[in-house]
Amino acid sequence: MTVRVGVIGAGMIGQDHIRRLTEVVTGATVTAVTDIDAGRAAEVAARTGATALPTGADLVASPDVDAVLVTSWGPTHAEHVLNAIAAGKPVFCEKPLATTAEDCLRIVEAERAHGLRLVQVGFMRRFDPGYRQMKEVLSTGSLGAPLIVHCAHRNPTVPESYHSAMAAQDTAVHEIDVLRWLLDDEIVSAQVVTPRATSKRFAHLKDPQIMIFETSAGVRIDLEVFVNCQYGYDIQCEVVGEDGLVRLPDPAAVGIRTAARHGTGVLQDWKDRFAEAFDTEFREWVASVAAGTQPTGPSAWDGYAATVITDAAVRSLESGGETVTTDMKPRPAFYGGTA
Ligand code: INS
Repeated sequence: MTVRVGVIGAGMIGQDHIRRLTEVVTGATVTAVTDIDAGRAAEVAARTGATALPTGADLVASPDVDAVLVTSWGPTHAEHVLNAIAAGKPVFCEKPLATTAEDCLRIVEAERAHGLRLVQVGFMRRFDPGYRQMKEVLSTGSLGAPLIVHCAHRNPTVPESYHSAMAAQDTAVHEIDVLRWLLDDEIVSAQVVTPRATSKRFAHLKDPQIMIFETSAGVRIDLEVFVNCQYGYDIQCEVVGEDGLVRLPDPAAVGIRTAARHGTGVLQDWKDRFAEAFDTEFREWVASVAAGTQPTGPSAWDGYAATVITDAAVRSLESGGETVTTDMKPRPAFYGGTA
């Protein structure tokens, strides 16, 4: 079966995913597109051979759409995901699942009431080969219990519209998701402190930020978020256990020796750094929709947890560095918990 996907939001990431679904992944076709900018929807639809529809609700209801991809502006995600659940259609939602914990919980409740998982959230790092290898090593137990995690998340620059809370909401959220999954543990508190600010930032932005998370097992995670580091897009992660450590590999790159120096290039763009992860994420999602099975990627619960934890980090930043306990509901059995 070819999965007919309808795409809500034809901006940069939406267009990248449309390309992926039409050119990279087999078994999917994009049949409908909508965007807040009708002209852009029409233009992208024409290029893709899809139909442009006026609204997200029209797209979800369309008989030509088997599954929905939400890549619109974050505050609109909840409405589209809830519509898809009401229609009983699988829905892939780019992060964030919703911008408030309350809206995430509405989605969780709607999905539980439906009785089967329909929602997958676009946390793509779980599909990156490096993180997957780390997970394999950690699950053998050969490193003993994990104790500490050191991470860095660096972007070369960010636009003026990027504000201080986005360091948690838009950037650190990737580590928050991937570390919950890697450690198979929950984050229970967040603290954000700000070192000397770089002069290479817009004046309103606190950059860099150091985030410290604690998990329920007592693991401490330190994460440097530095979004104007200038030199490249650089993601580091090292898990220290009782008997050794495991480190995320840098992307493969040729070594160059010239002019009395040797080195390798550093990628500049997150879309390149995680290209393979995005491809695998969509291959697996399309395969699950085609097979009529529930998605195995990040769930609505993971989307809720990420929002609760980023809220705690933002509250810490705004308080000047207090440790803030996360305000998370117990995990329901439907999502693998005990509640
Ligand atoms: C982007 C994206 C990237 C992250 C950036 C963020 O939206 O999620 O993966 O590195 O900091 O602004």
